[in-house]
Amino acid sequence: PATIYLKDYTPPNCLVDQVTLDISIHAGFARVAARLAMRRNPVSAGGPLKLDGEDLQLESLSLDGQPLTASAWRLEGETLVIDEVPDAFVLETVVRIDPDQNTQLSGLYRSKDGYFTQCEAQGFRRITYYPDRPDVMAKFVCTLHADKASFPVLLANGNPVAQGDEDNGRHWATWEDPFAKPAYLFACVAAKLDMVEDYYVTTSGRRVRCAVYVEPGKLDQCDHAMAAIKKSMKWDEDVFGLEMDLDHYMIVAVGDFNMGAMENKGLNIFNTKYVLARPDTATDTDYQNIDRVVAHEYFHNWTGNRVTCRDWFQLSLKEGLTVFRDQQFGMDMHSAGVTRIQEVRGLRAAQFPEDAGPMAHPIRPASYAEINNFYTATVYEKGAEVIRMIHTLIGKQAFRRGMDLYFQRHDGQAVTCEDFISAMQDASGKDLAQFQRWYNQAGTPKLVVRSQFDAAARRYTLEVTQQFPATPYEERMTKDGLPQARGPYHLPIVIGLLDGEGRELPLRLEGETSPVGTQRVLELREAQQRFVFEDVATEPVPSLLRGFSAPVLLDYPYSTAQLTHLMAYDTDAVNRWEAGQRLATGILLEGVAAIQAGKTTNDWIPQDYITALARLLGSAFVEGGDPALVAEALNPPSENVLAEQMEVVDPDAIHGARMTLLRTLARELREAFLAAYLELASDEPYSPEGEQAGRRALRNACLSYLAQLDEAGAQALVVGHFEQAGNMTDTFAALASLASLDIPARHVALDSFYSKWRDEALVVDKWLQVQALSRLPGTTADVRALMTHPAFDIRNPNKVYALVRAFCAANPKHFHGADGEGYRLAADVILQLDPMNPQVASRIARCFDRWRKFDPARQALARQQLERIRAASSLSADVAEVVGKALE
Ligand code: B3K
Ligand code: ZN
Repeated sequence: PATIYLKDYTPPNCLVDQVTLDISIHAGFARVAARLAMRRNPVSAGGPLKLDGEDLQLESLSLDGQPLTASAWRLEGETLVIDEVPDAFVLETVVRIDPDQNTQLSGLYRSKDGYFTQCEAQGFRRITYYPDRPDVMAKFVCTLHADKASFPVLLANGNPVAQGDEDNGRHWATWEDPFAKPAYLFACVAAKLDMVEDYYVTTSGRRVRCAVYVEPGKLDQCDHAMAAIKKSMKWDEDVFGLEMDLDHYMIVAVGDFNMGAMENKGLNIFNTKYVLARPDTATDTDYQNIDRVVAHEYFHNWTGNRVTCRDWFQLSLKEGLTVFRDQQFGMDMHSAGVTRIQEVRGLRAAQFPEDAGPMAHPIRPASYAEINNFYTATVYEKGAEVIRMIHTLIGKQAFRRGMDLYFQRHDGQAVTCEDFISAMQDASGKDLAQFQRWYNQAGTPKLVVRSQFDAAARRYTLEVTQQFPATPYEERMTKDGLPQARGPYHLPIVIGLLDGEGRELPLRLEGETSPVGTQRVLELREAQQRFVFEDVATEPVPSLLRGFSAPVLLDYPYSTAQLTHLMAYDTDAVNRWEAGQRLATGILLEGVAAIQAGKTTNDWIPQDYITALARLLGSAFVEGGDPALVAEALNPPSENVLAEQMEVVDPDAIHGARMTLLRTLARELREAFLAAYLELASDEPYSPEGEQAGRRALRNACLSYLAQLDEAGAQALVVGHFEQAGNMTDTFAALASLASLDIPARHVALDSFYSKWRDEALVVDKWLQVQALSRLPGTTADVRALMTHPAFDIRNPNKVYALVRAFCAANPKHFHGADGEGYRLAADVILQLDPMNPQVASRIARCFDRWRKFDPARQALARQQLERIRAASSLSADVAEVVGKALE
């Protein structure tokens, strides 16, 4: 596939002022008539008019009311080119499309209950000919026509202006969006849906109708999403002074959707997964995810829609910023510490490996082959970390002033990441020139920190060295003649120092006359930099990178005693958790080495660690204890995260070590886990919120430890938990444990779960997922068998994600099985799926990212499958880019 470069950006030749669309949906086809009021762009260099198109059948074409003669236009590939156009003109096209056959789920497509759209990044060109780029912003009016009985609901962006009936049982509706927008934010829906509505009154008194549309019969699963909309609207007013700007805010849920959701202006389209929830169908985590995704899409209305991206290289401008905003919302709505811990865990599980693999890219890549491959953990999650660092460096108030300035300068515009940084810089007075390296350099930097204590001088020194090893990204850029300058990052290191009693020391840096608080933001700018603290009586334990203040790897030679100290006393929740993770990582890597050396004992697990975990568990029950946080701390790093720590990954030894640790803890702390399990039982009516969810998380964590005991009593406890569960959180926790137990109860539970929920698609996804994640031998064959089960449908992304991606991305023992069957399964799915839905196929292909980190035998097996994929005829650009880079 051809590579597209940021450096080649040029402004569009022609702009669009007004789009009038008329979309008529029929069985087997749709006809789209588009009227584009256009003019030449005064700042462009000129040239022919080029309109993007994909899978369109052109039926007519006219300019200013005159049909265009054959010599006046041509198709270059699928691009419609018109050499001569006046300064201002009206272009009219009629095209025929086939939404029923649109298995890519990009553009206008059929799903069970009707027709839906997905236009980001480049789906609008699959609806009509158009300059399909985000810096072309136009006002849209859209009329839809469809059969009234089959598709009673007709929606598009903005406000409804007219509707009526037509012959043959059809009807129509016209919607008008008062805001100019890029085509990627266009949406329309023609479907049979139920609707619930409510109102939100903004600070300035605008009465906004909020509506949630779902599959008929699912109105009892909408309350949480509706509440989340109103919470988000309030939060954005309170925190950023940003109000909803339309009279209608609609969310439509659809079961076939490539991603999580889409922020189309006034008409968000959501994967059902992030809308539907009822206590018996959704887990606490599902409820929280709904909050976050609803907030995310709503927040895009300002960060993305009112101010959008100039080009797709700037994707993190809207995504990093909006993820940061939904993270802050999450921290305000739920436990701040637990929320942040989960984000750090996610970043390490997905973004760090991405940044260390063949697809490594900066949050603003300088080139890509397929933009859909760049909706990544880097652009989203690392992008959010970069915004968070600005927030930390300049402070909350200056950040708010920066946001105000950004909107003041750029409302209604399509801008770049530099524009955002400039607003932050101008509002804060902080020089952010060096900070911009975060936008241009790939890879996770490493901070090597060493400390020195001078007792006589009462001085404590931290010496920080930055390392930023080159990635395949830079090599590729250099090959392309675009060598990327590299240099040290500007980043905040938030720290505190603890004394031997666990108290926080007042901090006075060299050159200061008196201490300023007990927590400081150290600004790192140099490749090597030292920070000197005065008046330090005894050697402290440093709490470094509090709140995970920068997305880096931290190398500090913590002793076991220091980590145990931080685990017990650090005031920073993230670092208390982090200390436990470091401790567990060290132990598990010892365990891996022991297993590799042929040992079958568990003497690499220190008694001190077991004691520390016992204390930790106990801390949940004292005054002020936080069960949710304890649940997080009881969960050691995942097998994939441990794999990143190894030179050559040994998935069997990692799995063995981690299981041995869990089983040993279960045996040693059996009584404590059981007591906690019993103590945390509750008969309160279910609520997905706050304390109750935290207690459930800890209770289920205890259960999953107890499930490791090879004892009938413990297994009966899990079965009882499954049978008596009063909500999906508990049901799912028990089922997930049972799925890895080779006992008859496993099959009984899986069968009863399926027969109860076979008609509830999202619950069936959970059923597929727990089986894909099973530790039992034979799981790979089970996953293959499940692909032919009636519950599975390869055309439905949620099913593929639940079964195949869960297996490939989160069951490393089996995916990396030494027989190569896991790799073969993944490749089979990719090859089968690619012609239907390249975006989803490409996401599965990303599971091969780390193949070079494995032993030669596994590498050979993975390479064989990667080459098999690459050799397929007419591979999509999506999969070709991922597989090509993996093999580079
Ligand atoms: N902006 C959309 C993602 C669109 C993905 C296109 N392949 C969802 C979001 O980030 O809110
Ligand atoms: Zn987004």
